Amino acid sequence: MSTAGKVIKCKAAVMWEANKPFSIEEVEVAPPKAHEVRIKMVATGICRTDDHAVTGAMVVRYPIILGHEAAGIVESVGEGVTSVKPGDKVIPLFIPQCGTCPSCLNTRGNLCSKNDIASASGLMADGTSRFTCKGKAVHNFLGNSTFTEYTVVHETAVARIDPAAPLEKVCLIGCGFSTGYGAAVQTAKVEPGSTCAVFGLGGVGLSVVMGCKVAGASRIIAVDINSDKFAKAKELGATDCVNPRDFKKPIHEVLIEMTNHGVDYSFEVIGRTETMTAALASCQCNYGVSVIVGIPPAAQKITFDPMVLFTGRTWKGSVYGGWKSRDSILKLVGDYTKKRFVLDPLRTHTLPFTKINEGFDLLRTGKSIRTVLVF
Ligand code: CND
Ligand code: ZN
Ligand code: ZN
Repeated sequence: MSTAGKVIKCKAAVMWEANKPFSIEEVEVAPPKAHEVRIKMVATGICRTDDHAVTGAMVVRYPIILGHEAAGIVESVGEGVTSVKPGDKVIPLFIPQCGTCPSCLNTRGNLCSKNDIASASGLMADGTSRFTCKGKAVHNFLGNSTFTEYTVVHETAVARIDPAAPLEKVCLIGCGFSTGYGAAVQTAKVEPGSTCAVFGLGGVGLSVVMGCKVAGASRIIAVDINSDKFAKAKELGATDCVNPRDFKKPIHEVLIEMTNHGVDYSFEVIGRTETMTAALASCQCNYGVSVIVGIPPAAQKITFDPMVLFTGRTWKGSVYGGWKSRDSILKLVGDYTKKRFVLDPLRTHTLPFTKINEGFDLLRTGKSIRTVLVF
């Protein structure tokens, strides 16, 4: 029997307040309104950003359904939706692409102004939620929410993909892989023969390493305080691995010594202010480029000597790897099916969705790269 137009009762992982375990609850998911799409989730990865929303490092409104790196199948569509139809395999997008805002219209932009990162409303465009639990409205996360059997997103925040694509793999294109890989090839535009330093070797950082390699970097220095991450970094292209805890001097001095003058490109893929400034100081003083990929922790500020930028360095940020989300998904999934890059090394664990708390423990204890939850 078709569920279109009806409220669906299903399981979701609800976060009622900060720093608590996820609670698997029965929720009601309302039908999609005009220009919205209801998706049946098939697989979702766990990204550190979800954990930042749990700890309060990223400001969100509770109760909330987190998750933003997934793949699923369209269950039904609201009035006026033309880009996808029921049965289509899709990836929901945490950065929409409306096509009409300044960032969407500019060839260099990708952070559509309809994004919900800074505003953190947790609501659909009409100011309401499609989720309820125990009679209470539950917020969405970045217009996305994938830790649920069904979700509703705006049609500008969903992309149809090749029906042959394996969803439990390509879900990582929804965030981790594309964010890291794009930071290197798209935001920094790493040049052949250059030297790169990647701070933080989680799913996103390792994808930066892959991007630097594809771009032809001759030296890729992987930096992490967890040396267990080094084997995989080497497998994916790192030429050197450095643990800042093995040195008495600051890590930027170590990197400047290793490269004589600093790296051409550095990437902060952790989400800490001190590693953001360390990454900046690690790049060559005149033409070095440093990219912030890690989510800036809420309410923290950076103070730095402007001489660091005056000499010529470029400091920039990268959200979703600089990709225009809807336009790029089809190409990224296509490149994956053509074996232009790998995703398997990123997925270290696969768990049933209901074991979500176990998945977060693996991330917090540094044991996993990506855990994929399957429904
Ligand atoms: P994950 O936690 O898996 O990896 C971070 C790595 O950093 C771990 O291997 C840590 O051991 C390492 N680390 C922690 N502290 C230090 C330190 N002081 N020095 C060196 N290494 C350290 O995270 P992830 O790969 O899932 O995500 C990385 C960041 O990217 C995180 O902040 C996440 O929120 C952010 C992100 C950004 C975007 C975007 O669009 N820009 C999208 N998704 C995630
Ligand atoms: Zn993410
Ligand atoms: Zn836009």
